[in-house]
Amino acid sequence: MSAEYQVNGQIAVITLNNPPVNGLGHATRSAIVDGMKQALHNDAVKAIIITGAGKAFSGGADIKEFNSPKAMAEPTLHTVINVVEGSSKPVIAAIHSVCMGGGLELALGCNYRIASAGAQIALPEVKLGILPGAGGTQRLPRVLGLEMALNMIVSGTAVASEKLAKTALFNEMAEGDLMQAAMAFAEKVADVRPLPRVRDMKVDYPNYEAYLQFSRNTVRAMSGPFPAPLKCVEAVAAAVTKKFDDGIKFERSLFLDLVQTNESKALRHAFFGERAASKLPDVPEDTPVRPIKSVAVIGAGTMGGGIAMNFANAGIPVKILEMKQEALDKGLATIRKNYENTMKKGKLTPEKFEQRVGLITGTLSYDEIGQADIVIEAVFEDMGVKEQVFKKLDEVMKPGAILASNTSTLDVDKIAAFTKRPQDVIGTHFFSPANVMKLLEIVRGKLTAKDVLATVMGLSKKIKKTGVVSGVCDGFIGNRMIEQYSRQAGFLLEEGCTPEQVDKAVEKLGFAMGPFRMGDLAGNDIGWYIRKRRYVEKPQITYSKTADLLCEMGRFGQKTGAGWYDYKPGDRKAYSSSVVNEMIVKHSADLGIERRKISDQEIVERLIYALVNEAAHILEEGIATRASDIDMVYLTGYGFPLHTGGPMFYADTVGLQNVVMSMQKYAKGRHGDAWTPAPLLARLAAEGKTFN
Ligand code: T1G
Repeated sequence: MSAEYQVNGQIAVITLNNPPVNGLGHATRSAIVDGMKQALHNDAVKAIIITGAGKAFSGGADIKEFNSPKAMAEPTLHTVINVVEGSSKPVIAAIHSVCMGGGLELALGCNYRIASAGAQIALPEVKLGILPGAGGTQRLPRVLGLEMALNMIVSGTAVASEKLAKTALFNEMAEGDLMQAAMAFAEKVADVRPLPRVRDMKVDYPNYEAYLQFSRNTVRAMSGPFPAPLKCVEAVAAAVTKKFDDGIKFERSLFLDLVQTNESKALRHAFFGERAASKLPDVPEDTPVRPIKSVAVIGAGTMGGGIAMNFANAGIPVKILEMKQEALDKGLATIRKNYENTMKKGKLTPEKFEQRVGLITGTLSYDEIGQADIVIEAVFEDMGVKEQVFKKLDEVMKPGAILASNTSTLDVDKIAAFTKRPQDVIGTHFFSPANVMKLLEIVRGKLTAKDVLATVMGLSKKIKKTGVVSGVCDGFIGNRMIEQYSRQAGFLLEEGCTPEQVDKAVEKLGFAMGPFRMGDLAGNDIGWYIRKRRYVEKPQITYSKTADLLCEMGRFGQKTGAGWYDYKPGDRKAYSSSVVNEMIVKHSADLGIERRKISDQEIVERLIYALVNEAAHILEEGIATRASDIDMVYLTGYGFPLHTGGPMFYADTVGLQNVVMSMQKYAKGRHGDAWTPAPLLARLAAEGKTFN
């Protein structure tokens, strides 16, 4: 049963019980209606309380049911709310912990609402690319007023219940035990008539047209490719401009439009993908984890400093080890500066500033980090240097300490072999800037112990990262894929594109930055260093030489004042470079390539399908556990447009048969071997299946 019914004296209590968050799935909705029927037919019952078991009143509609017959099966949430609102006996919502989405809409259909402090109150539907579809846009403005309700619905942000205590949303805030307070309240209102109903209230807002127009303009400007925010404004507007039942109909029509959009499906995919990534098929969820009460970081450079900040932000003390006092002082000063800048922006209180800075200390001696529960090295990306560091860590770190490498491509199994405790070695690949980027690639060595994996996955959540497990291969998941993306970008230059044309094509799709602006930002010499290694290790892989020619000109990007683009001192704006464009044209001529006009569609397909094809190999090899993990890597670490759901979801949306057909077209061109479909991709396409 996903809702229990019981009668205490004259009060019936319906308790939602559909763990983990009392999602209002079909079974729960049916159980609520059954409970209501029992209470209404029992003359001994004078009032009805609805509440939630466990850690939520209700987290809303069951998102897992969306776009399936169950979502629309009677009793729909609308029907449930109509039964509650049409009750002949008072219905009281007893709210605690989480009351969101359809859960809040259910509470708004009750006659009364009482809440414990600290409950998260929200209509977060917009974050899933939809809008409150069971009356929230019509009822919330009636209890909170137009502005507060509009802000909550358009942002989807949760508000603590105590902050809404003085509004008409809550009739009472429960002191102490919620159910005791609810029972007392129910006794008090059992005979009060007429029964108050939110739908009978009015939204009072003089000159609402001007406010709504201002809201439309503001929301249109900030919602980018997502249609839902603006529809939220229109739905809330109906609470002021239409009769209640007409407003409900209008809201429903907007909801049904949005729930079918690719943007909403992409956002829901990302919602579940974020949560699925922490599940490891061969690591039980109840695997005991090692306590992490202190952290050590080796290296106070850009990465080491950023990594250290993550742990300080989570309240965990961090000791940074450097070899030279000057480097240590510089690193600690940079960290302090970063926090000062955040505080200046009003995003950090002085108290928090002091607390976080105080949690990060420095040392020049390995002896002082031996007691840390985890040590993360962020030293130069060279296997020889890693060898020295890990041999030393093996000597000094206490038994049971986790030894992590921030390597971005090197073989974690080789690193583990430098120690006598390979089971304690793992990769924790942060993305620069490490204190900002959400992605953490957790690289699992062949011998990495399961409790180490579970510990680091739990730690990634604690430091608010999206942890994605990768097996060991060159580049893990993200960088291995980006290499194919970069290859195609270079070939496109040789065949007829300019850097800005390639960048603009993918930025139009929604990428934060195209490959060439990204190269100028990150440093073109990084790729140059890796390609030089690749030319030796894998001579069969072809690359465009344009990137090498660029580096031979010393054009490493913003850090050298010139890269694919020209830059002016103190200005990060990228200006088209005639020098570079001439170099590219000359290089095409040297190769005997007749440059041609290339469409944006070809640019987007070649860049993204190159990612997808490599990802299919990564999936097949078991480097990534599932396709949605790869989507999470690209959504949280590489600026892939959120409204597409990530490269794999994007390919599913296009249709894998269409992806393969495009690849077959490109296989006829230069470097056609790059377009041989991975066996998994070819099979799924042939079977009309999808990655996700
Ligand atoms: N439906 C289905 N599953 C849900 C769910 C939901 N609404 N909310 C959470 N889960 C699952 C989640 O996938 C995870 O599963 C587990 O619960 C714990 O989640 C008509 C149409 C409620 C604040 O958008 O914001 O109502 O991984 O890890 O950190 O207008 O979950 O364990 O298998 O996030 O404690 C609107 C979304 C729905 C709320 C709890 N509601 N959920 O956070 O746990 S649309 C939402 C959250 C709607 C109506 C419309 C959070 C949380 P698993 P968790 P948490």
